[in-house]
Parts: sequence; structure tokens; C-alpha cells
Amino acid sequence: MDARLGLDDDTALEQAALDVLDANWTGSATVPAVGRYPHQWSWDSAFVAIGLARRRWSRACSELLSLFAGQWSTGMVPHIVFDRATAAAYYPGPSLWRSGDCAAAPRGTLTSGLTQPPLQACAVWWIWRYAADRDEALGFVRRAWPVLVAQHRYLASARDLGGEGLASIVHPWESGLDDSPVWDAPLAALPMVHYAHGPEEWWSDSHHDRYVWLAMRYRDAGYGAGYLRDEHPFAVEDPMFNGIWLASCLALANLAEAIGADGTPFREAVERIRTGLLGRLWDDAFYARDLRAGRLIPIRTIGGFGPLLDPGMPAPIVGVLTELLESRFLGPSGYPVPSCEVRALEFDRTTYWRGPSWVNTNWLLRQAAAEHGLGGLEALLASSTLRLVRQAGFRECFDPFDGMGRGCRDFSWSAALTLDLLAG
Ligand code: 9WN
Repeated sequence: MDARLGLDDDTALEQAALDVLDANWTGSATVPAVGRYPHQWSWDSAFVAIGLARRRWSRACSELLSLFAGQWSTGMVPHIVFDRATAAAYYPGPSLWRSGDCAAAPRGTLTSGLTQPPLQACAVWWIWRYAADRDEALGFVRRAWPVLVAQHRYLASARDLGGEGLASIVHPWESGLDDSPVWDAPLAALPMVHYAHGPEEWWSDSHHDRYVWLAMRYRDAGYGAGYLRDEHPFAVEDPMFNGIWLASCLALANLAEAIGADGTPFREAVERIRTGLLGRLWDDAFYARDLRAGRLIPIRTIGGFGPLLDPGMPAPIVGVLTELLESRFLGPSGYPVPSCEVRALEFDRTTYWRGPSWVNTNWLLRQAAAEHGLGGLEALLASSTLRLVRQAGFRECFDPFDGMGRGCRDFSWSAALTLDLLAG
């Protein structure tokens, strides 16, 4: 179902988006795409819940609760919660992660050992905001609250590997921007590895081998925090991951009011993360910091706009980022926003996070534009994203020059965020 959806008919577009989400619903969670991604992914589920909040409120709650069942006792919300029925259909599956062997992992639920951008508190805020029944909403927020608090504690403790208030990712898969050129240098610094493994049309062999090797090292170290701090060879402070974390801290501060909890720790966390972003990742733009190499990674990608999700970002920085976005990302592409600066050597219009435009990052940037009162940018991002899905369907990503769909068809977050964009 990715025939052209009709340029003008919002009702048909909305129905088509709901049909995709219904088809991808397993009864307890939404898979990103049937076939290619047959399990529940963490930030995908947050986007799905955001999209469902105004259309299928109860299902948005179920989506998150199902993800939260995968939370580890450390507080980590895993990047994949596996469906046992389709365990063999995706590599790497549960047999690589072996979460069942780790005391901190939940019993009875198989998960990966990594996390993903912590967007869940924002999704819970969305669900709260659009609830028709306040009592029911309060009940849901109270259930989600301890999960979110533990998740944020985990990030602030086990993941502050740089000791300056930012969370580090310890694997490219944790960024959600998996094959971004930003990870090329830290991956190149790893030893050469070769494994026989499952189907992989996505990355060059050596990159994928290194992804698997990194995951196995972390697993074999028992997913320990001490190992991450002292030995793990991949540790990066990423501006998108931390921008999303900051936005979720703000959501928690707002949710605290709703349930009569103390929002002060989350407001303080916002200040800490902002100070970390500005002090550690800002140069002439935001860049990821490679903690093992002790330097910024000088490649401008969509990830560098994550800190715009902070409504308290200083105006001069917002000005520089807006100019950068317009001159090097929006201007040169017909179908924004490309995931890598178009003139960068690493830009590749055909390959996932190395060039194509994505609905979820467009949506995040639109949120950021709204936070900063950039009405023109907000409207442009909404209309260009809707133009992409109207013309090419709910594809996983899109060619930034001609808008052609790439990757999977009937991709959940493309459908879910279309619903949110249509709702205005
Ligand atoms: C690995 C599910 C996920 C998204 C990521 C996207 C891709 C997985 C993969 O698919 O990553 O986690 O197999 O490539 O990069 O953002 O969450 O949709």
C-alpha cells in the first residue's frame, strides 16, 4: 500500500495512516514494519504513541506499557523488546543479546541490551495532553511515572560517561540514526572483525561486523556500568540523543505537576543538559563528541539540530542553527530534511541516515521550530513532510532530491506522525 495517496484528501490520508498502524499492531505493540522489523523498537513506539494519542488513545497507552515491560532493573528501557513468535526473523535477535542471562533484564521478556533516544516521557506528555478522560489519564501517568523516573536516573548515572551531565551512547544503534557518517570515525578506530551473520543489505560488511562485535563485547562484560565507563571502546555524546533527553526532562517536569510530584529534579536536569550541550558539543554548530578519541566529530548531520528541542537554547545559537538548516539542508534539497549536510563528502542520497529525509526527524524539527516561535519553518516542515507521504506513501525514508520512497513500505512512524501532522 504505497500507491500515491492523493494530494488533497486529508481524510483518505488519515485513513491510510490508520490502516498501516492497524496492520502493524500485534495485539500488544506496533512493529515498525511487518517483515523487516518484526519486534517493538523503543523510539519508534514513542513516535507511534504520539501519533495515536489523538486517534486511538487507549492503544497509545498500551503501546508504551508494552515497551515498559522490557525495562531493566537498572532503569534502562531497551531499544528492542522481542516478539518470541518472530524471534528468528530479525538479525541480531535475542540469541545475540541473551538478556535472559543477565540478572538486570526482566524475566519473561526478551530484549536487546542497548537503549535508544529517550523520547518516552514526551510521548506520555502527549497522551496526557490529549486525553478525553482526566481520571483515566491520571491512572496511566501514575503507572508510567516510576518507569520514566528510573529511566532518567539510569541515563544520569550509568550513562554520564563524560562526567559533565550528558548521556553517552555506547553503540550507533542507540542513536536511532544508525548508519550516520558521524559514527564512521569511532567505528574505524575499532579492531577489524569479521563474523558470519544474517542478511544485511544495509551497511558495508565491516560496519555491520563492528556493530555486532561492539554489542557482543558489551554483552560479554555482563552489560556492566563499570565496563562501559572504563573499557568499552565506543562512547559518544550525541546532540540528538541529549536534545531528546532534555525535552523528556521538560515533559517530566510538566507531568510532575499533573500528578502532584516534585518537578524540581527534572528542571535541574534540563539546566544540566543544556550546560553540557553548550559547553561540550557546541563549536560553530552542534557536533557529537567522541569520548574515546577526546574530540568533536566534525560532520554536520540532522543530529546536530537535536538541541533545538530545548526552548531555553540561547537566541544567537538558535539563529546560527536556523541559518545552517536553511543554507545547507533545506535549500539544496527538494524534499527536506536530508539527514546529512548535502555538500558533505559523506552525503549519500540513497543510504538511510547518510542523506535521505525522514518523517520522524522532520517532526522533531517541526516541534523545535514551534518551541522557538519559528512559524514559517514549522509550517514548511509540516507541509513538506505531508508532501512526501502523499507522493510516495508511508515509506521508511525518502530521497531528499526527488522525494522517491526508500527502505520499507508501510512504516509505522511515518504513518503515526502523519496523523499528528494532520491534526495540526
Ligand atoms: C537497528 C526500527 C529501527 C529504528 C532505527 C533505524 C533502524 C535498526 C536496524 O530501524 O535501526 O536498531 O535494523 O537498522 O535506524 O532508528 O528505530 O525502525
